[in-house]
Amino acid sequence: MSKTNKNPKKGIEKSQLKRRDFLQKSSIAVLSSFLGADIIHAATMPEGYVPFALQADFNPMDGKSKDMIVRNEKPWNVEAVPHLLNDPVTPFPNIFIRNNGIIPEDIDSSIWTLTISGESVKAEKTYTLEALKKNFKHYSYQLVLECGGNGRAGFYPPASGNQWEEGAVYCSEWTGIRLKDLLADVGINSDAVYVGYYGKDKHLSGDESKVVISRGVPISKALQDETLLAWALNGEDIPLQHGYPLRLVCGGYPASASGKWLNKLVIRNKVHDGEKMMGDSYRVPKYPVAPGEKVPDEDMKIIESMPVKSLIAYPKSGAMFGRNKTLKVQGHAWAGENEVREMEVSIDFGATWKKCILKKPNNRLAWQQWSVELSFPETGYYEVWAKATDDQGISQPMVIPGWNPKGYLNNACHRIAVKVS
Ligand SMILES: Nc1nc2c(c(=O)[nH]1)N[C@H]1C(S)=C(S)[C@@H](COP(=O)(O)O)O[C@H]1N2
Ligand SMILES: [Mo]
Repeated sequence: MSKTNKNPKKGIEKSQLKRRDFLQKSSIAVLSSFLGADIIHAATMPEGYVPFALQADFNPMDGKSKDMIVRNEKPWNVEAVPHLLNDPVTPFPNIFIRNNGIIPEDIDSSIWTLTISGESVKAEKTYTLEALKKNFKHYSYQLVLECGGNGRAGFYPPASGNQWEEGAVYCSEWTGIRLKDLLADVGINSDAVYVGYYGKDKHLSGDESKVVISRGVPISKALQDETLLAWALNGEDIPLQHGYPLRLVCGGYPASASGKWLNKLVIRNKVHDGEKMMGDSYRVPKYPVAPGEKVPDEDMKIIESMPVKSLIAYPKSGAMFGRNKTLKVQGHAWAGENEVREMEVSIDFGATWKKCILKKPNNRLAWQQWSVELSFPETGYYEVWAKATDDQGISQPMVIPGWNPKGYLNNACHRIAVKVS
């Protein structure tokens, strides 16, 4: 079975998205309606130009919400806006997409295999996807995946990379087997320190010998109950953009640790040194540095647990609202490997804070729902600021936290504007 994605709303068949059609009758408006989103730079596109997203047989915007923001066309990177993230379990149309390379095509899940090798396995072993499903116990968890660079747009001097604002995060339900159950079956040596992944995506250069990304997690994280080898997202086959047919899922870590289109794991006796494990990639200075400062390589460390953070998912920023009413504000809070203990909001720029109702997570590493009823003393312009505090007593900063070369870990308070009349 090869994976096809049909746009449920418009019923657009894949064949209709073929390049030839567009070359014959394309206008930017037609392209936009097929894509379901505005095409950036549309005004400057030469006539007959076919955006990257439409060149392949597969349209990565298929089924995605129209409000998603395209951050990059090659590789294909798309971000959600806060109000799309209102659900406790993020539905597929509202999940951001982050690719470092080219999404693989023509995947046949019936012949998909996963190979486990590396210095710290007793012997290399290969499993079919079918065998993984058949021979191990299944588990489902809601897991937060946040790009390490979510919020990068806030840093100054700017850091290169996708200029994510708030929406490169989601919490969906993943189903699969525990990585620890598989590793027990494979047999790993006591010197194992790291698990690295490889996926089937292709390098942007087209060079088949180049690896797009090969990151991973320390063995202690790999052995946690919630670390999954998953084949389902929200109860259905993982959509192609998100790693079909098999994905490593490590909630609470930068989402780059969760390898999509997974076909190989390496159990290492040292920290994995795959593509994007070194240099400035997913690493931050070990100590605070001045904005723009050059940081020696040996002073950089790999990002592990993501920091405490929260999001206002309702209302949208810019909401207008009557003075004598109460406004229910709600969203989510998460804290990497930790739990969120307290949630507060401020309508006076942090001078005073009001406690919110905060739910327990559905399971460890899921985000937590919060809500609060607000009333406003006068008419006028307000900002609602949201601040989470984790179970270690660490809160979100009000302003952009420590600058780092690639603009990771911006967990500053999320703010929305509210006009009270
Ligand atoms: N094989 C593979 N896995 C990958 C990536 C990739 O480019 N290739 N990108 C990583 C990064 S940087 C992020 S933020 C997440 C994005 O997951 P999503 O597309 O499901 O939102 O996937 C991670 N896993
Ligand atoms: Mo990422």
